[in-house]
Amino acid sequence: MNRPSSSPVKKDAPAIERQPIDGRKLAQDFPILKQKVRDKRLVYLDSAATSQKPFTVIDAMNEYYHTSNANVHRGLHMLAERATEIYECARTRASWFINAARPTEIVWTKNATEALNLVAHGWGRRHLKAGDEVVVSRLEHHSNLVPWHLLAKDKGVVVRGVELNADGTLRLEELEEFLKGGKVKLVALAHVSNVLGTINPIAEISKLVHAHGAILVVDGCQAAPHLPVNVRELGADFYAFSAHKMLGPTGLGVLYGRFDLLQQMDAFLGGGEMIEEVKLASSTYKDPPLRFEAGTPPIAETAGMTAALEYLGRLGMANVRAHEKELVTYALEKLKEVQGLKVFGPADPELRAGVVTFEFEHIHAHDVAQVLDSEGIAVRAGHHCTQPLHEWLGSPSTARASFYVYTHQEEIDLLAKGLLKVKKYFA
Ligand code: C6P
Repeated sequence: MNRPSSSPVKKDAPAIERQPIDGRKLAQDFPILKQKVRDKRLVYLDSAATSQKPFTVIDAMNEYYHTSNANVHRGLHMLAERATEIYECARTRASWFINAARPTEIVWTKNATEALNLVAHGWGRRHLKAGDEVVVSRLEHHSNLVPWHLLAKDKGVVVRGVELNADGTLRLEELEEFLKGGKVKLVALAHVSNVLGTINPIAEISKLVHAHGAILVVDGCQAAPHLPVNVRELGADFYAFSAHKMLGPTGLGVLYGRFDLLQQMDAFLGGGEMIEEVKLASSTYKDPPLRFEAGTPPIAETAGMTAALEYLGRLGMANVRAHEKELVTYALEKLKEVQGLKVFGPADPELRAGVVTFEFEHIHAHDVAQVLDSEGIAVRAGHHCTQPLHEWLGSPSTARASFYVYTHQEEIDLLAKGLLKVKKYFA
């Protein structure tokens, strides 16, 4: 019997330290990257929107459906046992990936957006009251703003936003001022900005937040795929991310929560498998994490996630970070050759991840993306779900190139060349 490789769960040997990543070589593992688009070799620079998937992830999901498909935590038959093992082994592996204290601190969700909504709903509605303050920042993705806005409407909670320094870093002194006011109960911040690439100093922030008796929710959507993340060292109380941005499948997200906090949370969705006992007019609920996983969950996706985490584990997250830092350093220099191009975010590559957002003053970002697309280069254009940040940038729309393990320098050269074409075309 061809058993899924994800079962039983085994801890990887530690990745070889400081092993340089060869993006061009790794790209061979990603079938989608072998194709041509518009008669040109595809240059995929939109990994912040979603990453591409290696063969191993696609194969793991395929194999799951070939050999192990069943529902989890329900049946007593062989396939049900196997599916449950795959589902729970992936949870264990995800807990190792971010160094959670135990697998039961990992809640499977649909995506990071749902994970953040789960905190707002399950923790916020239970523990916050009118007049309490929630602090966010100017650089947040809408997924880490709107759930708090909904909570504000519902409970009379006040949402306050930390502004940015000119280089796109957080004004930490402003956060401290808010905290000193004594009303802040929760701070919700991105670990890495999806537009500026800014890496926020979460370990420093968590100390500040905890010293004032608040909890820290971290949107790790653009960090977990790209940096070594250790939730206990960071001091994150909750940490949310999506599988699809880290080589894994769509339809699966992760909410890490400190177990004591998860225990104090109300269920978000009600239904099958999250219950302890149901009577006609009332019900009681399971302990976390199952309390938050109502209904049939994404199962094949957890098989894919295990393969994605194995792939990243083999590379070593410190090596992934080093690779992207090299790429972003190169890109910041290379794009200086494109006169008239304004690049946003911190100038110091130490402070930023592999995301480069830019604009030409008189050319709409959609036009930039379209000309690049005609060259086979995929970038994202728009407000990137960060309208408050774009208000601050003074532009409703920008273009963004984002990198990952399979990106290599030659693709950044092609981007620069493409941008020169854009300029020429609209001159
Ligand atoms: N950013 C981008 O192109 P979901 O859609 O739930 O997987 O991720 C939401 C999300 C939350 N926080 C941050 C910092 C993000 O970047 C994202 C997703 C994509 O930038 C799609 S809008």
